[in-house]
Amino acid sequence: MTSHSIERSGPIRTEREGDILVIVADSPPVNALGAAVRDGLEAAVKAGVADSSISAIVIRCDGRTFFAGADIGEFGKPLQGIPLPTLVDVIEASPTPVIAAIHGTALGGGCEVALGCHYRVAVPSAKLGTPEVKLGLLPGAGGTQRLPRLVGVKAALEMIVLGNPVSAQAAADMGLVDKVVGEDTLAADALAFAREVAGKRPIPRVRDRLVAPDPAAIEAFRKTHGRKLRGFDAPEACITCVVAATEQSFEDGLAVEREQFMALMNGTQSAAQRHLFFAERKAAKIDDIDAATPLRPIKRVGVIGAGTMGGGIAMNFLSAGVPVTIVEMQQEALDRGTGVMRRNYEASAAKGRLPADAPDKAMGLLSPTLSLDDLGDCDLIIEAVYEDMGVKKDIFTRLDAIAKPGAILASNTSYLNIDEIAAVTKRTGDVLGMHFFSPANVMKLLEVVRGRQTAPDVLATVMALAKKIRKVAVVAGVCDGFIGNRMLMPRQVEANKLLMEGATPEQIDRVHVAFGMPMGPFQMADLAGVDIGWHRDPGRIENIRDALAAEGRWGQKKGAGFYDYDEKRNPTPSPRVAEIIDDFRAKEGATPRAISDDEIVARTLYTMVNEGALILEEGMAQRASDIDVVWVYGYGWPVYRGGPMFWAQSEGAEKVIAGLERYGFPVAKGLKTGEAFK
Ligand code: T1G
Repeated sequence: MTSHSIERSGPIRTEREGDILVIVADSPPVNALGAAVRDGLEAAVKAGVADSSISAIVIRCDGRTFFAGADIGEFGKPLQGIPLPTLVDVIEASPTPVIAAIHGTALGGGCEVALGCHYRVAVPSAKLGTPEVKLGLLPGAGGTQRLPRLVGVKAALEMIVLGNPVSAQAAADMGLVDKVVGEDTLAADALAFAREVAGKRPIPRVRDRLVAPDPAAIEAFRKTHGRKLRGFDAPEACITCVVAATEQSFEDGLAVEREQFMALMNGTQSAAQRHLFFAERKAAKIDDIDAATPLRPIKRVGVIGAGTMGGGIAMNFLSAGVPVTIVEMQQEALDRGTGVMRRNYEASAAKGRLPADAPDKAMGLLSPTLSLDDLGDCDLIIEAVYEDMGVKKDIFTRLDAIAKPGAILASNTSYLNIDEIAAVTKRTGDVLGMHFFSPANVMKLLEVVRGRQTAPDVLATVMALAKKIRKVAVVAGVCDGFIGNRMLMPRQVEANKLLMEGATPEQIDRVHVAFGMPMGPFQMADLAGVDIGWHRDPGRIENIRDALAAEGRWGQKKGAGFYDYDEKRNPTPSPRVAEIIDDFRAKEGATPRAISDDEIVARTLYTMVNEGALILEEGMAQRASDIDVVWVYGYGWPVYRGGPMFWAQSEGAEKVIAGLERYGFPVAKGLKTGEAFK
C-alpha cells in the first residue's frame, strides 16, 4: 500500500490513498484528546472536506490505542483549543463520509469521536466504552445522546452508567461497530471499507436516529445496579441524560448533557475520582529508583501456606499464567487448600466470569507439595503462614538455605517487622513484604513493604509483578501496621472509647456507612471475626471485645458478635452487647453521655488522617495520594471522597485540625504545614 504523507500538524498527520484521506493521530501514551490533538483533527477533517477529490476520510491512531478519551489532565484548567463536543459535531457534519478505524481502547471522548464518525470498524481485540462515570463524570461530547440512538437504552445504560467497555464483537452485535476487521490489517481493511461506503448516500449520522423511551429498561437497570451506585452523583446524571435522549430532540438532549456534565465537573466527587485515577498510577512509581532498573525474571512463584491467604495469593499468579509451587505441612491441609482454589475457579467459570477451561488451565500451573525443598527453583517465594515472628523467622531461615541465588523472599505479614525477618537470612537485599488483603484473590490492594536493606531491583520487580497480577501496589515502610492497618488503629481505639462513653456500635457504624464506607468498625469486626487477635483466655476480660469473645460472640460466623445475626446474617442491635457495655461502663465508673455524629467523625476519621500525616513525616509512605490509594483499594473508602488525605484537604485542614484539638489529639506537623497533602 503506497501512501503519500501530505503533512503533519503536531500529533496529527494525513496520508492520501487515492481518493481516501487517512488522518492519523500519534500522541503517546494513549492518544488522549488533548488540545493539540483536537485542533489537529479539526484542521485535517476540514481539509479533507474542502478537497473535492476526497471521497472518504479514515481516522485512526498510531501506538497502542485509538483515542482513550479526553485528556483528563486538562480538566479543571482553562479550555484550550476546540472543545471536544464541537470537534465531534464537525466530524459528524462532514459531507464526506468519515470512518473510525479502532484498535486498543476507544474510551470516553475517543468513543464519542467514533460516534461522530459515520462508520466504525474495529479489530477483534479492540474495546469501546464510556468510563467517564468512573471519573465522577458522564460522556460530555454527545455520547449520552448518540450512544442510545445507536445501541438502544438498555445497552447504553450498561455502558454509560456502569462504565465498563465492550469488546469489538459485542459492539458489532449491538450496532456500535459496523465491521470487525483483521487484527493485523486495520489500516488496509479500513481503507477497503472506506472505498465501499464512499459513494453511499445518505451518509448515516447518528444524531438523525431516534431512540424510543424504555422505562422498563430504566427500571430494570435501577433494580439490578441501584445498590452499588449508592452515594455517587454521576450515575443518576447519566440516567437523566439517557432518558433525555429518548424524550427530547438531539439538541435539547445535548443541552441536558452539558448541564449535567458541568454540574458533575464542578462537584467534589469528580475531583476526588480524577485524583484517584492519577493516584493509582503514581503509586506504581518509586521516587528513588530509576524506572529503567532491570527487573529479575519471575518464572515460578512459591507460596508457603495453602490456607485462605496462601490459596488466594497463589490464585493471583495462576490467573496471570505464572506457575506456582504451593507448600503445606499436612496433606489434608494441602488438599483442602487446593480444593478451595479449584472451587473458586469453577464458581467464577460457572457465573461466566471466566472461560470454561479456566479452572483446568489455572490449576494445571499449580504444583502442590509438602516439602519446602521443592521451592528451590522459584524466583519469588511468598510465605503466608501464622502471624508469629518466631514462625516467620524459622521459615526464612530455612528458605535462606533452600531458595536459589537471586530468589526474592516475601512475607505476607500484615504488621510484623520485615527488617527483623530479613535479618535471619544472608540475603537481606532479597527480602521484602507483600501484604495482600483478604480475600487475596479479590482485593486489589497490595502493600509492598520495603525493608531497610531491600534491593532496588527487588522492589522494582515486585511492583512490576503487581501490575501483572492486576493488583494496585503501594510501597510502605517498615512500621507497625504499615500504612492501612496503622491508620486503622486510632480508629479502633477511639471507636471502643466512644462505646464506653455512651455511643453504641450501631451509631458508630451508621456514621461510617453514611460517610460512604461499606461498613463501620463493629460491622467489620463481626465480619473478620471478633476473636481475631484475641488471647483466647475467657477468664481474662480486659475490654468489651474480650467479654464478647469469652462468650463465644465471635461475629457473623457464630451468629453473634457486636450484633445479633439471623440465619441470613442480617444484623440487629444486641441487648446482650448493650448489657456488656453497660457493665464495663459501670466497672470503670463511666457515666454514658450523648455523643454527636460529628464527634464520631472527628475521633474516628480525623484521627486516621492525623496518623496518615505521621506516616508521611516518617517516610513510611512516598506520598499522600499513596495513602488514599491504600484506603480506597484496601478498605473500601468511598472513591467519591478521594481517600483520607484528599478528603481532609477538601474538608479543609483547619477544620480537621480544630476537630483534633477539640478532642485533645496532638496534631501532626504535616497537617499544619500542608506537607501531609503532598
Ligand atoms: N487522559 C490523560 N492521561 C491518560 C488518560 C487520559 N484519558 N488515560 C491514560 N492516561 C495516562 C495515564 O495517566 C498513564 O500516564 C498512561 O496514560 C498509561 O495509562 C468528554 C470527559 C487507556 C485503558 O477514562 O482507562 O473522555 O502514569 O497506566 O494500564 O466524554 O489508561 O504513564 O504518566 O492506565 O495500559 C475518559 C482512562 C476520559 C480512560 C490504558 N477516558 N484511561 O491502560 O495504561 S474523560 C478514560 C484508561 C472523557 C469525555 C470525557 C487506561 C487505558 P503515566 P495506564 P494501561
